[in-house]
Amino acid sequence: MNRVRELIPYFRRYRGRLISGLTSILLSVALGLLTPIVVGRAVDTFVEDPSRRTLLTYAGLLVGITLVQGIFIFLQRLLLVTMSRNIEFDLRNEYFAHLEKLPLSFYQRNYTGDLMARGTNDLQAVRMLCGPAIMYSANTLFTATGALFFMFRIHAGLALLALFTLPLVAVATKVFGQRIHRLFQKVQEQFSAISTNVQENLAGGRVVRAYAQEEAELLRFEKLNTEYVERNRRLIRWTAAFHPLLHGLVGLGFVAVLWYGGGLVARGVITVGQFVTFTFFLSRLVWPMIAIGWVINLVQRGSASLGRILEVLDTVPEIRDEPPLVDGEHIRGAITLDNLSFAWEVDGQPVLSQIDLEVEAGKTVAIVGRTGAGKSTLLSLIPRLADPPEASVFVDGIDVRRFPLTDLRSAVAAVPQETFLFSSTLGENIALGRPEASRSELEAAALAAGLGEEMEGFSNGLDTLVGERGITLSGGQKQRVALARALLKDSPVLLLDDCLSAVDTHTEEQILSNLREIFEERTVLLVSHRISTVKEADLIMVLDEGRVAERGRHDDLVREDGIYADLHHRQLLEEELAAV
Ligand code: DGT
Ligand code: MG
Repeated sequence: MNRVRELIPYFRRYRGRLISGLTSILLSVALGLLTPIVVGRAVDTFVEDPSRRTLLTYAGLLVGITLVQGIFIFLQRLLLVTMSRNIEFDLRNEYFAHLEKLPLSFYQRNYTGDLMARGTNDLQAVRMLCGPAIMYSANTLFTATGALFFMFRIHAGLALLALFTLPLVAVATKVFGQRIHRLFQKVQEQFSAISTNVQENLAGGRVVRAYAQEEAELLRFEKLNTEYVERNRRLIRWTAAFHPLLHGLVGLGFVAVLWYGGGLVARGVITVGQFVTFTFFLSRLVWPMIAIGWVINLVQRGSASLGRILEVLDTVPEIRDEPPLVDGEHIRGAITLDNLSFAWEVDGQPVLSQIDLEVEAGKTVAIVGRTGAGKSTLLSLIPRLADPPEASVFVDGIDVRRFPLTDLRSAVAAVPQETFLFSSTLGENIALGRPEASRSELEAAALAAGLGEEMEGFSNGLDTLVGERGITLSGGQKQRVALARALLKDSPVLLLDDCLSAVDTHTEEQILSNLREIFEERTVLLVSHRISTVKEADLIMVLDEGRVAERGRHDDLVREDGIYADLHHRQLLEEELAAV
């Protein structure tokens, strides 16, 4: 609740709008309060002088007041709603920018659906707090103060009598408000459940169909949806009862006013006009009473949502620039691992233990090892996707933690084991790391990655759209797009994590022989399960359970008769069998 204060800096930027918006509200309310007084005067004057002229004068006055009031109502909405949209815009940008900064580990702890909900639903609730909530509470406050002031001026006793139902109204607002708030939360929770279900079903559409689970999924969805409607019904029953109840309570006040006020008029204590004015003011109070409950609701929801957004914004990115930094603009690409040990979780099982490695700039080192040996983990430490311990990973002899993150990551082009393509064109996907690249550079990179046939075959070549996550491409095509993306980036360090595993051996060999020249100019770390891929490397390192089990060139390792030699023999055998 008190975190609402943290919104103040956002309002400060739009101070001018806020002040003129509130002024517009004050003026429109003031003009609105003038109407009952004018009507009252009109009645009194008309009783004494029932001429056409009086009628026209007062009618004209009322129309004038209403017109000017209309202008201010227009202005208040324009100013305050725009302000709330601007604050929403700022918050949304900040939220997204922050999400971009948060490391891998954050996304392993949080769900996509939840983070999306915070950036949409919750943000919407905060906007309601910044705009409508302010607008309606100011309106309510000004109207109630003004109306009560005039009512007491007309006749204090009558005003007190009119308000005798007020405590009842307060109780009703509290009881109904709490109930409605709780029911609304339940509706929102159910909505989240539906969204999550839809999102998963869309993303996992292939699996659902492959296992013929459409019926089951439909049933499940129908159940969720039915529950959603049911919860909404409960909410509607309470909100529907709330408004007539308030009107009824205020109506009781009217009855009392009519009875006692009629007597006052008969005895000449107040005029007919004053009586009319009084009842007008009383009816003006109904709306603020309804609005109070509503505003309380908006504030509660808005502050809860703000808390959820701030929770993400407060998460400090664990991986960030930590001065003192050294300039990393001219990284050559020598890589050193010095007694590197690493665990994914604090006090967790080490995934890498005491690894030493020296790679001169321009050399190619291959890493092989059983699944789960720690190969991908090792590669992720170099561009600091996960943070290595101090003084264990060096580039050009400098601890990677001393480089500005952007410099370090510009110097490293990585093809991760799992490719991810965006739902744009082939070309845009390849150009991710260098959007300014020319057409011919794009084509060269695509060719080098073995996409020549695809460029010819696809109707729009590089401008062909790939579906969400590249769903319209085959596994091997996706991998080659990811490879082209890394090649185009033209960085001194190239990390290839099993990046052609979905391509057949023959094609892979062709692609690799194309890349030989490119490899000579860069430092390459190459992970693969295939001996044919790694045998040309300057050095082959065999990882086993996070430790270096063997290292050397292909011929040496084959002679050593260890894990590598075993793998080599098995793959040779497979090839022979396949050839038969
Ligand atoms: P692969 O790709 O199947 O041939 O296996 P590697 O050698 O690439 O294995 P790697 O480095 O992905 O995994 C080594 C261990 O680390 C394994 O027990 C799973 C664990 N691990 C990998 N990535 C993460 C991660 O992002 N978070 C956590 N907590 N553990 C991870
Ligand atoms: Mg891996």
